[in-house]
Amino acid sequence: MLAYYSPRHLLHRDQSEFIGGQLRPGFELPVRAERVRQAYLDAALGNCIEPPDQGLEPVLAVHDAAYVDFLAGAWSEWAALGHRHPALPMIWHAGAGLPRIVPRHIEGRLGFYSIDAGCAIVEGTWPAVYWSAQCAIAGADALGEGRRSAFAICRPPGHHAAAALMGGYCYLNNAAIAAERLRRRGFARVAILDVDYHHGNGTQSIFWRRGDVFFASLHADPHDDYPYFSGHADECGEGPGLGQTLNLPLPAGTTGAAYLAAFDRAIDAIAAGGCDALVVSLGVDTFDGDPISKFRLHHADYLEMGRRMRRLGLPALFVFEGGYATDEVGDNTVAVLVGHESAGSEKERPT
Ligand code: Q9C
Ligand code: ZN
Repeated sequence: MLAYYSPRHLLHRDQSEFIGGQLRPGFELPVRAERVRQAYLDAALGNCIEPPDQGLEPVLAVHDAAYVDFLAGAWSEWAALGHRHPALPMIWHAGAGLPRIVPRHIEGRLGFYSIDAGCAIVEGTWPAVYWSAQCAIAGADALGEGRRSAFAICRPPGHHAAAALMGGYCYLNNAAIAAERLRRRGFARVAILDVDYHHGNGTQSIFWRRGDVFFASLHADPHDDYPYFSGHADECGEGPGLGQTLNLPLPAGTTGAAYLAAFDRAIDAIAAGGCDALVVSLGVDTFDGDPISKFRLHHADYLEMGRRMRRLGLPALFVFEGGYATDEVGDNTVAVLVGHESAGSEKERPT
């Protein structure tokens, strides 16, 4: 397999976030992607290269142009006010029925384009975000060129970002950009399997009314955990997308065995759906030792997840998402890839 990584992610650093009402150093640290890259190289799964620059067109196939302009210019507008600390929104457009008029002031636009205060913007955020998306685009292109699997070491992550909203450490939705890229490169039906601990609310919203992208997610029950307002089992999509969203919320304390049982339901649904490519939103914040999460998966469970994904026999793009136990994030993430690469699917086995 081929992996894509850009050192520009290192520019996105020193972000603060509100945790339990206190402004603290964020959990979404540069070391995460460094550990993942090192674990990938240690596992000798293949080469790790920098993605080519495909520009903004594949990003704008998913995201609102004014939102992308906002992301690209937010730091300079913030710095022009004299600030040297990270930009954070502190007012949101939460009022039901209010018209959505884009404010001029950067403070207003930070709130207009976000769901929470989890997305600090620093000087290097935009180049990091841009190249994170380019990693996902390059991964999709690798499948388009006939590779069986690819790995996008995206940082910052993406699955909480909607077409015109940032949130939960996510700015551009890397997995959604990749899925749309696959569609436009001729894959007729794409499945997105989101195994991050948190519901992929951004990805769900992007494909909510789409009949050509199936979205399945296993995550913490939104009654009890972030992002709280989506991810319930009865959210199934609408219009042409009705039945194309599958949410499998799980309780705090979920172990590997219970997780894998629910995981099989997602795999079965994807297998029944006639998809021709798979995008995995690969977060490993389901790990027992994760500092912000409440599932109890272990290293062996990640290997098993990868093996079971391979049963689908689909070209697979793995897109790195969450996972905050910095000492284990690399090995757990790469265990999914190792499981996938070592297993043979029924379809691929000669008869
Ligand atoms: N008490 C991803 O994993 N804050 N984002 C949680 C915990 C937001 C996680 C607060 C977590 C976002 C990509
Ligand atoms: Zn997460």
